[in-house]
Amino acid sequence: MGIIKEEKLKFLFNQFNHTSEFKLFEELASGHINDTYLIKTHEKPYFVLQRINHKVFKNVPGLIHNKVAISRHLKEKLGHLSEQVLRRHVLDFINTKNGAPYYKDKDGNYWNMMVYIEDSVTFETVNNEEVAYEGGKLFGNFLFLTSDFLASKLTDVIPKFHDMSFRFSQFEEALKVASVERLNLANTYITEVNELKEEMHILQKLKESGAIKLRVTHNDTKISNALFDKDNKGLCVIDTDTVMPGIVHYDFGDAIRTICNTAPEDEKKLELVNFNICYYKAYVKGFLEKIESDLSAVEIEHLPLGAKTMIFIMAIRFLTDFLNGDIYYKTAYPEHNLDRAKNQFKLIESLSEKFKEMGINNL
Ligand code: GN1
Ligand code: MG
Repeated sequence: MGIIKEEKLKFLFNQFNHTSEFKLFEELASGHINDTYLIKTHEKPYFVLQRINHKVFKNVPGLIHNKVAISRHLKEKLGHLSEQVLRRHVLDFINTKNGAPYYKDKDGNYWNMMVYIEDSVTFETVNNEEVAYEGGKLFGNFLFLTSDFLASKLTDVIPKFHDMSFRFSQFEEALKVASVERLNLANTYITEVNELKEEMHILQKLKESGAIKLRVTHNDTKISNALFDKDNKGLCVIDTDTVMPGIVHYDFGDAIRTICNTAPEDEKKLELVNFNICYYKAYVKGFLEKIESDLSAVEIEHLPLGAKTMIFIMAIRFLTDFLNGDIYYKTAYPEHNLDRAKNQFKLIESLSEKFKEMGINNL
């Protein structure tokens, strides 16, 4: 099996335009959707080869087009940096030997490849304030640098991705098809979802009324989608698959969801799941340093609600997938999605106790 996989990855790697020699591969298993491999070559640089899940992403060519266009834009904006420094801050995608930005294999799978950024680290959970602060700067700067990118040029790779009404309608459909066993296991959380329904639609309403503007957003700003150097300084925002028009609260909130959780998103021991307000404050500081000049009073006022809303949207999505029998996210065991949902609800509970302290003027 291992040998077959290695041969396959070697073949795929060699479809791309480079002069490197494949040595070995390692799976990078932190994502829930795509399959990602680090390809080690005899000489550096190494590469990251990725299969984009086309069941989840219906328009893979559109997705790759978005990623490449965003990288190009970032490179132009950071054109004052040396080539060497730039390569550590912006993803560099490699075309195939035929000049295409992705390779489609005989089974219909789509592959894309980028240069691996050397001496970089990622965090699943945060252990010090500096990483929270640097994460804030990194994601804030991503929004700042893409603020003049025409959002209408982006393909909507997953329409309604962070649309609350859409996620509620998926949840309600799942309730109809779920097994009695799963409904029973999820019972308490189904009640919680319904109790929060109104509050969790506030941001969507402000977006729809035009009170909060649409901008280019990353939409998956969990902290493991940020690269850091060995001194905890932010390097590069990765996983730009879901770059689409959105509101600032999506990116602010999803980062807080992961940075301020004292445990990983699937930690089962809920007493370990707490909201770290110090990391919140550090993140806000870094984030606003980069993007405050571009934000309206309404946007700033609603940042804390953005955090609560993004934790909730992941909770409802994990719960929905559990009720559906685990058809969307990769899972390692039968109750994995339920554990993820429980974890996010515990985080909401802990955040709610500190909600007043989270107001930007109180910091
Ligand atoms: C998925 O696979 P990954 O880690 O890039 C999901 C995100 C969730 C995240 C939860 C396309 O992202 O929305 O926040 O899991 N991506 C998609 O960890 O659904
Ligand atoms: Mg992602």
